[in-house]
Amino acid sequence: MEYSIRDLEAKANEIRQDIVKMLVTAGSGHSAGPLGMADVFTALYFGNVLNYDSKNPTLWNRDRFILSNGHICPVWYATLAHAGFFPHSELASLRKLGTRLQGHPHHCVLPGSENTSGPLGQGISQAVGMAYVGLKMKKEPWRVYCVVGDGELDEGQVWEAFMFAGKNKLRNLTVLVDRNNIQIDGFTEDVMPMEPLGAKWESFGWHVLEVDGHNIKQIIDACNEAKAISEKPTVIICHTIPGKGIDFMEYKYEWHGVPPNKEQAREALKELRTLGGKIRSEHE
Ligand SMILES: Cc1ncc(C[n+]2csc(CCOP(=O)(O)OP(=O)(O)O)c2C)c(N)n1
Ligand SMILES: [Mg+2]
Repeated sequence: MEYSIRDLEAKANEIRQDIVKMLVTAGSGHSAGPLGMADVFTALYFGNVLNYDSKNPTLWNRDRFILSNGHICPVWYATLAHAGFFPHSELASLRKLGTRLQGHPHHCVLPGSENTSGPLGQGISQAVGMAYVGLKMKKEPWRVYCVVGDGELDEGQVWEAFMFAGKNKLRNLTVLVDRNNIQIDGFTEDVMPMEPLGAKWESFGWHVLEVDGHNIKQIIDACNEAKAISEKPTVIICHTIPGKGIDFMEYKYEWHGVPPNKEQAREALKELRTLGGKIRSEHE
């Protein structure tokens, strides 16, 4: 189905509202990262980027989507529900024992997933392995998409995977980095400075793109550009605002791993409803 950019912005706003409702109901979980990535997930699943069939999640030629920073799964779960992978009402079961929507994604029970994640650094290695097997060994038509956090880049393992992908020219791999400048207990540049980030991937033989992670058109265009690159893997550095859309959460690393309480959730939902679909690029 074709959505207009305005429709997609409204969809991202609904996903943000779902994230707030899920977190306050669960009473635990991560707020800042999921809210910051709602536009990227909307672009991937509703902007004709990913090839998937929610009624047949293991379709052989589906694109493989890997969430390496598993802790931001509330945004993925809300997106998967909107895409029809499971009933929307199931979102209320986030983090309850025995449900499909665990605090970190559990592959054995989660439709639309390819791996279990939570331990940072591992998803990107799995994604690179899938891209290698898909392209070099089986010559399959599907692509691999992987979302990683910027704090996650402190894990040495990720650079080994990036190096391997560059060396093997994995053109079927697109990595999207949540460049929100926060991690669990501080700003990324204080904890472990990593700039110049784009130059690092360039030196590893990657095609590097940077987008405003709240500009859905830019995100879709970058993903389409990546599909057309025939010699290299692509990384899209998505500049996002942690807690995006909720004034008292934006830019604050203190919201990395806590949910809103009931009063804060009411305030947050009021703000999101007022915004409607109006989160757009600040450069527009
Ligand atoms: C191997 C490993 N070490 C530590 C953690 C704990 N941890 C969870 S999230 C996080 C911060 C990651 O930063 P980032 O990817 O930027 O996430 P954001 O705060 O932006 O959501 C850490 C250290 C983990 N999940 N896995
Ligand atoms: Mg971060």
